[in-house]
Amino acid sequence: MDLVDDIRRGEVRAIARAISLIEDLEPEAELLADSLFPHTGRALILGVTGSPGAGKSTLVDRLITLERRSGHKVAVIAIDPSSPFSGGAVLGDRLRMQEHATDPGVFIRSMASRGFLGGVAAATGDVLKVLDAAGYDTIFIETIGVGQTEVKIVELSDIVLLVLMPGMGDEIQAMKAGVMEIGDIFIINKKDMPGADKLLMEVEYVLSFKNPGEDTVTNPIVMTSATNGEGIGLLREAIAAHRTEIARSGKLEQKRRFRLERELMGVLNRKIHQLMDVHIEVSKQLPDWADTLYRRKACPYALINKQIQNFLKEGRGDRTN
Ligand SMILES: Nc1nc2c(ncn2[C@@H]2O[C@H](COP(=O)(O)OP(=O)(O)OP(=O)(O)O)[C@@H](O)[C@H]2O)c(=O)[nH]1
Ligand SMILES: [Mg+2]
Repeated sequence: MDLVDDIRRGEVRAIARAISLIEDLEPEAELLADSLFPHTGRALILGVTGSPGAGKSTLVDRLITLERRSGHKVAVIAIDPSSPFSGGAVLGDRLRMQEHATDPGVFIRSMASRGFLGGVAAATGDVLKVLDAAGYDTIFIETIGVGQTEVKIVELSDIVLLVLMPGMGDEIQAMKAGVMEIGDIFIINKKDMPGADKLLMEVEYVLSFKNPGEDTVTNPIVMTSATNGEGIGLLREAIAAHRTEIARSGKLEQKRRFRLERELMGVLNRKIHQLMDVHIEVSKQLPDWADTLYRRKACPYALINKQIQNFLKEGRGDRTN
């Protein structure tokens, strides 16, 4: 595939085209993803999540500057939640990374989440393959930590940066909701604002209860002020140190193996779904099935079990005949 060679040479137009194929669920996207797969596994994937407006994009923008100074190529995928939070904001506005837009060593792309949770993770996973194979050293995935999407995205990341900010009153909510569980590195951004020290104490307190004894990897907390660049150098060092630590302890490998398991499970689920849909025309029959249930002429489990049995019987019949 020429496209694969072009991607591996880092040609931006080929990369953009590949991502479009994946997003539009074009049939050739599968073969493309598989052709790229052997050339992946090199990039460091950093998930960046946290409440709306916490400063995720500003932080990523600052980190890009440092990465570029070290000669690294950087890519950013911003998952657009199409939620009320994005409120029609212009992408460039939300991303705050305009100054890198003309740098050929930086690739920035937003992806709509379209409300399909598994779908976002699958598409994002394949987009990551494109960027990884294209030679980007660091790939950021920015998501807003308000729902299920970011949890899926977290599964795609090597290291998750959870961005918190003082004074919103929601940080405690976030901890209660278990969002704290998904962070590897905790960033208290907007340290120039009142309440940052209090938030630091709260985060330290909550983390002191995290997986006692079981998880030996430490969770750094870094205070930053993204708008004026304070703490960004420390943050970068914390990320590098954490990467070294999880690589040494085997946790990175474990995460990546687990990610592959999840990916296989996701593909299997979608394939089975598609297969069933083709053979039994599930979507088409749903209203009729619902009608029999509504009239109490059938029961849900029995109905589905019967359909599956028929499907399996027919499948077997095809092969033996
Ligand atoms: N005072 C202060 N403001 C900041 C800091 N970091 C970011 N901001 C401001 O906070 C606002 C939101 O910043 P973004 O970087 O867009 O935050 P985000 O988390 O990416 O926002 P969404 O993607 O919309 O969820 C902007 O007005 C920033 O200028 C900081 O350290 N201190
Ligand atoms: Mg943002």
